[in-house]
Amino acid sequence: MAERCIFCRIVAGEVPASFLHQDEEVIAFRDIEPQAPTHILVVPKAHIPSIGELGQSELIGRLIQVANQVAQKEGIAKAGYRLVINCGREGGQVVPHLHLHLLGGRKLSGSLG
Ligand code: DGP
Repeated sequence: MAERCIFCRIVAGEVPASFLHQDEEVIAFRDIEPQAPTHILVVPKAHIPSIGELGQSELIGRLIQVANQVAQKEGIAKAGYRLVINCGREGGQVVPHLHLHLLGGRKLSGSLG
């Protein structure tokens, strides 16, 4: 059997993470290499390699909904935050399992790259 990716291992409970949300479809946990005071990953439980491979799905709406809820819980919703999805090598994606970055807690740079 192919080795599972790190996020599948977190979903399976094999690798610890600091969870902020868990439901049947989606989990959210703190990024191990935070780029901002609040840096949370919102991740589908299903192994979808990237946003480019999502196809027709309501999942992206669910991921954004969870990110918004977690932003509220973290107390950053009013000040504002950024949601980022990297796709593929040149898009800066390192972990090949779809995830959404929720970043906030400081004034983020205006640059998109
Ligand atoms: P990306 O470049 O979009 O694929 O971002 C992957 C993020 O995943 C990166 O910010 C670091 C984070 N990350 C990688 N491995 C782990 C891990 O084992 N635990 C947690 N919490 N985060 C991880």
